Formats: sequence, C-alpha cells, structure tokens
Amino acid sequence: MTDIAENLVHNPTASHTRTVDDLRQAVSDHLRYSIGRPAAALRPEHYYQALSLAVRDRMQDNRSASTQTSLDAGAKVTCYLSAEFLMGPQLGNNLLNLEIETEARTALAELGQDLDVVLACEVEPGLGNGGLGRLAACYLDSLATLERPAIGYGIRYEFGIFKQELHDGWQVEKTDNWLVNGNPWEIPKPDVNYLVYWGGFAQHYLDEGGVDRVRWVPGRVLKGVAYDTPIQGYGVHTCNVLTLWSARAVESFALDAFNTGDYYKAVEDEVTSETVTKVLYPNDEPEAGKRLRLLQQYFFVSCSLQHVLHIMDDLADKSVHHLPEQFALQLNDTHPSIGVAELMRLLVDERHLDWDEAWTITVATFGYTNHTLLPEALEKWPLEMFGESLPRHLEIIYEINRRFLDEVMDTFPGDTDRLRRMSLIGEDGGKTVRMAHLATVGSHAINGVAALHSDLLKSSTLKDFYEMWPERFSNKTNGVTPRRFLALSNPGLRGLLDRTIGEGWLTDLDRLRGLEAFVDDAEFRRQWRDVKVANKARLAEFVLSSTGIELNPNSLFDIQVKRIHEYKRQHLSVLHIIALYHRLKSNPGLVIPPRSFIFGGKAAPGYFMAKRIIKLINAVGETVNADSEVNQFLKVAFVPNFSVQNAALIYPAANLSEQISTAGKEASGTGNMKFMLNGALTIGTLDGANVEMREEAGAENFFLFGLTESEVEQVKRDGYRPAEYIERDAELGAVLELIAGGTFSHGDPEVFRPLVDNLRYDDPFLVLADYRSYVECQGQVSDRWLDQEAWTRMSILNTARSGKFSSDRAIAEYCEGIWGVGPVSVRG
Ligand code: 26Q
Repeated sequence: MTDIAENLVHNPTASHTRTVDDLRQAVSDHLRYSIGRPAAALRPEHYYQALSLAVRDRMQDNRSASTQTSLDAGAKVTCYLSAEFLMGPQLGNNLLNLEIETEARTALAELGQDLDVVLACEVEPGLGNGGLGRLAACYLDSLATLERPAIGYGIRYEFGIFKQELHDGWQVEKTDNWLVNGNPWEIPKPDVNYLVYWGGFAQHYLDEGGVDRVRWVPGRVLKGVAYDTPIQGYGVHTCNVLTLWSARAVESFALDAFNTGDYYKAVEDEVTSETVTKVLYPNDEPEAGKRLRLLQQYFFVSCSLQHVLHIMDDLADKSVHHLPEQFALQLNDTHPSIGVAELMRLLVDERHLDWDEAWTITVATFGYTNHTLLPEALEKWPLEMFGESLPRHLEIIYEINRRFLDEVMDTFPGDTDRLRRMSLIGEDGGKTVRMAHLATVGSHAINGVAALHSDLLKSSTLKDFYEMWPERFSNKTNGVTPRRFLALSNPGLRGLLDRTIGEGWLTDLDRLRGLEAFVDDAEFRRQWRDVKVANKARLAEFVLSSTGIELNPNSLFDIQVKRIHEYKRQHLSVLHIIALYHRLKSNPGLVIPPRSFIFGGKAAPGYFMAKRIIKLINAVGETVNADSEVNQFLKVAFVPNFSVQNAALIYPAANLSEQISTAGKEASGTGNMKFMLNGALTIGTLDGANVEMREEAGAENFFLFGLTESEVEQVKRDGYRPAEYIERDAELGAVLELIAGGTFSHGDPEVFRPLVDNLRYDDPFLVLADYRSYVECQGQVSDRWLDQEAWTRMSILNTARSGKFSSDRAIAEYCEGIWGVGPVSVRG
C-alpha cells in the first residue's frame, strides 16, 4: 500500500474529512437527517446542532483509533474520578483542537451562517462549582493533547450549578436546565449500565468450601447508565472520553410492585431513583452531610469501578490481579474516596480475592489529590447515616482501620493520641467517617495542588500521615490549558504571539519565554497594548449589555472573579473602593487614575455572609456609578452568572488580577494563572500558587501585600483584635462607618450590619489586619499604571513567564510521578 492509501485506511480523519467541502456537506446532511427541519425553518441553533454533530463524528473516528491503538499496545490508562467536570462550551474548543476553525467558518459562511452567531447558541454544561471542576476539565484536555490514554468518570447532573441573577443587587438562583435543547456532544450508551445497591444489611455466610463470605442484601437498587463525551487532544489523533453516569430505576425491581398491583409505587420508584443524578450540590453550604450527596458519590464511583473491572475482564492476557499495571485511579478530592472501600468490596466479596492481595492492589491503584486545608471543608459523614446507607462499606472501613491502626501502633508504640488523631473514625462530637483519612490510607500517592499547600498538608492537615509515609507525599502545582484560556479566549493575543514567536507555544507553553526578547521593542509594546484595549472594549460591551453599566476601556480594569467566600476576601477589595470614594468625596479636585472594578462569582445559596458581600458590591456600585463627582475615576460592575463561557471575555481584558485570600487558605487558585497567561499583573498575598507565580514572574513584576501564612497563625495565637487596626487607621474607621451608617443602603444601617460587625469583632480571615498593606499596595499599582510603558513591560513579562502554569506541565508530572502512564501515539 502506498503511504497515502494507507493513511486513508488508518486515518478516517485524514485531510479529506477536514476540508471545507466535506464539512459543509456533513453539516447539510445533519441538517437534513438529524435535525429534520425544512430549510425555511432553520435557525442558528439548528446549525449549532448540525455542526456539532459533524464535529463529533470526526472526533469519534479519532476515538475509535485511540481505543484500538491503546488496547493493542496494552497501555496503562488514567481514570480521573471527579464529582465535577466544568467543561465549558464545547464547539469552539473542539474546532480548535481538531484545527478546523477556518474550515468551519468558511463552510458555515457558504451555508449563509456566521460561526460566531452559531457558537453563541451553545449552553454550557455547568457540571461543577468552580476551581476543582474546571481543573478536571483542563486535565482532560492535557491528557488527550499529551496522547495519554484516559477516562474521566463523573456524574451527568440533569441540573448543573444554578444560574445567578441579580435582583436589586441580591443574588437570586435559577435552575440550570442545560439539557433542554439536547446535548449533541454526548453519546448515550444504555447498554453500558451497572447496578448500584443502597441500604439494607451485610449478610455473612460460609460458602460451599467453608470459606467466610459476605453478601450485601440491599434496601434498594438503582441503575447507572453511561453517557460518553469525546475529548479531543489538540493537534493529535488522540481522542479520550468523559463517561458520565445517569441514574435510572431498575425495571426488574419495580416488577415486585407491579405483581402486587401497586403500579404507582413502581412509577414512584423511578422518580426517586432518578433524583440521584438530578442536581449538583453547591459547595460551601453550611448544612453538609446530606444523604443524597453520599448516594451521588457512591453511585458514580461504583459504576466507574465496575466499568473498569469489566474492561479488565475483557483484556485477553490480564486479570483483575493486574489492575495497577493497567489502570491508575485518581481521586479528585475526597468526593470519590468511597472508591477505596468499594474496590475492596468488589475484589473481596465479589471476586473472592483475599484481603491482603485486594489491599495491595487498591493502594497501588489509587492516588489522592487534596484541594483544601480548611478543616470545616474536609468531608466527614455521620457514622450512623453512613452505616444505614452503606452497611458493608462501614464493615470494610472498620477492617481497614483496624489493620491500619495496628501499623500505626507498630511504628509509634505507646502514642495513643496519635491513634485517635489518625483513625478513619472521628470521635470528637458525634462519630464520623473521615473521608480524607480513608483516601490517604488507601492511596500510594497523596498530593497537594501548589507548593505552599503541599507543605502545609505535610506540616498540619495530614502531618501524622506524612510522618508515617513520607515517600507517598508530593506536590503537583495546578495548571490551566492554554488552548481554551489563551488561544480560544484571546484571539487577538493568539495572533500576536503566533506572529512573534510562532505557534509552538500552544503545546509547549515555556516558549512564551521568547517574548522576553521583545519587551524593549516599543512597536511590540504598542501592539500588546492594542490587543489589551480591544479585549477591554469587548468586555465593556458585554458588561453594558448585561448590567447597563458603562466602562471606559482606557481605565485600569481591576478584576476579581471566583466563588464568593469570606476567605477569598472580595470585601477587602470593596473596602479599598470605598476608601477611594471617601478620598474623592472629601478632596474635591483630587485626581486619581481611572479604575473599573469588575467582580463576578456565585455564592452558595445558603451562605449568608457571601450573599451579603454580593449585595455590598452592588450597593457600592450603585452609589459610586451614579455620583458624577467620582464616576469619572471609579466604576464598579458585578457581572452576573460568572461561567466558563463569559470567562472567555473576562480574563483577556484584565489589567490587574485580584488574588487576595488570607494566606494559607487558598489551596492553589487557577484563575490567578488564567489572568497571568493573558498579561494581567497580580495583586496578591503569599497564598496558594501566587507564591510560585511571583517566583516565576520575578518579585518586581508582582504586587505583594499582606501577612504570610505563619504571620496569620501568629496573629491568631496572640488573639486577633480588629479594634486595634481601626484605632490606628482613621481612614479604615471612616470606611467602616460609611457602610455602617447606611451610605450604600439608602440610610438603612441594618443591611450590612452583620458584615461590619463581623469585620469589627470576629473575622477569622483577618481582613482588617491586611487592610493597610493592601491599600498601600494598590497605591503602588496606580503609580505604576501612570507609566504605561513600564506597565506594558510587566504585562509582557507576566505572560512570558507563565509557562509553568500550563496543565500540560502538571499532567506530565502526574503521569511520570504518580500514574506511570506514558504516551500512545495514535496514527493519522
Ligand atoms: C462537598 C460536600 C458536599 C457538597 C459539596 C462539596 C464540595 C464541592 C466542591 C466541596 C468542595 C468543592 C470544590 C472545591 C474547590 O473548587 N476547591 C478549589 O480547587 C482548586 C483546584 O485545585 C484550587 O485551585 C482552589 O484553591 C480550591 O479552593
């Protein structure tokens, strides 16, 4: 066979399926056969569906080739277990990764459609809360791009994260019915389904050979059905898969009800079974420990592990004894950590392996990534509820714990306090199952998500475990995908980069270093500024249309977008805005560099203080924006419903990125990296990955303020007394008085009283301790902004030195250091 002929056989996605003609034909075919509307009735959303299906077809060809190639090679596969995947809009990203953006644009134009209008029809799947879910999505992109075989396993929530509206400045939650118009990216696989048990009891018995066995007699049974979404790597033929499980009622169990004539009970069961994957739980809810949440976690983990073992059974030369050679299972935080007990149950109860071998396999297969140090955020399940829901798993956890504590006793004889601290069962307050301990004991590798975070894990949260198994601990600093967060979101900068340093940066982000050679080139700096200003104009247009607030693209765009949480300290930024307002009002004639403060982010629906912070931002905005004495210098806008979709407009438009969490509280942050990549300068504390970003950028290119983590701890040990900061700082006192006195609430002192009282009397996040340092640092920001050439230099250097924060680097580290998963090149 000639090379070309062979290519056509082996590569169904060869160039002929990527041409404009071919794509146009495929779209037309889908319009006719899949959409099925008369030509006159076709609207842009139909073109969105048809183009998406055509693109998915092309990815499926790569998917088949990828599966076959990795099976043939006997390659090891990473399974990324995550309760959240915040994928964002798919069409634009898939066109980019297939490298057919211009072909698609032309094909649609020939059909009389504008690609941008068609792209805007997509409703994004908001199947995550924030950082952790988006990290999972970035990691899938990098795994495919680095040609590593991988499966993402998660939950197909029927309703994703709520949609945020603002009514009178207050957050109002609306359900996110993302599936109303269908989802062209997923392929339902009703034949890929598994039973999941729940409740009931564990029955111990002797089998025919007189061996002790356990069978689980469930209280109820449901079924999980797979929905597969292809994950295309950039510029390669590798196409991995995201498998999301959807809950169904089990027909044969419903039959019981039919037999007794209770038709309605059967239908009712269908209703309750399907509620399991109905809705994503928001984080930061004060009332955690919900039974349905545990069921969600167990449900998707059980389906995923059964699927993995099923694949093992299909491998000709490998049995379940070889699991760790074939699969790496990564726990994205503790949410899937019930998997440790579930794998033991599947191996011991169902596959009849002896305990020791099953445990060796389990530990060799699992890895655990921790994403938080906040003790209140570590998952614990009330023991009683856990035992009622998963009776056999509780027995297994007791047995894991018994053997584990024996090992602790051998290693640290006589240290009973250590036993109490390390136990999988918490005894302080009511008894609980400690999921972080289960994940740690059940994994051969445990990692934090930034250098500081990993150090703190070792010295505080997981200290005892580190002392026991130091070799299991490592750091894997987070990263973000430059495909979505630079190439796709910032076409202006993408073009400038391509022309300046070539296109290699897309898969080798360290090449951005090549920009350093151009910082002294005045013409290049002018082009850099032009790109930024155009991005700011694009965002200003969006802010105007979504809020009615007009922003000046020449003002400094100072942006904080992330979940609203006290530890992230959006209210610290608000205090700064009010200080500037106060200065302008008390010094008529004062001139300051114009700034636009832009906020975005959701508060958990039950998080009282966070919702009040949103109201405060909007209230200050209302006062400032309407005041002609200040609004030429200050504007405040809150972008409603921050999402992956509108993030594409936000990061590229930032001059200043706010990363101002209390040191020691933000595990890593990833928004900080997206801003840096797009040339924003950071004002930040020494928290999370900020530390490493500053190291990379150079201290002179980073606006640092605030207490360090150890200083924070010291202040707390000494007793934090906010009143002392107020006494020493007249401006701070005045700022708090403005809020308390009702300046931003039409004279009503009540609205913000809880917030002000919190800051004045018992704020665990030390806002007032960092206030003066922050405001002074913001003064330096303003001074630097006045020197636009110096600012532009710093901006270029930030982008140039952001290479470390690519998810490609992070995933390469996971593959080499934890998973032992190598590249498999899929032939074109
Ligand atoms: C837990 C129990 C019940 C309901 C919800 C939850 C829940 C859900 C999501 C708890 C936490 C989350 C998400 C946490 C998260 O996003 N953490 C962030 O992870 C990022 C990626 O590593 C880091 O960059 C951030 O610092 C960290 O806050």
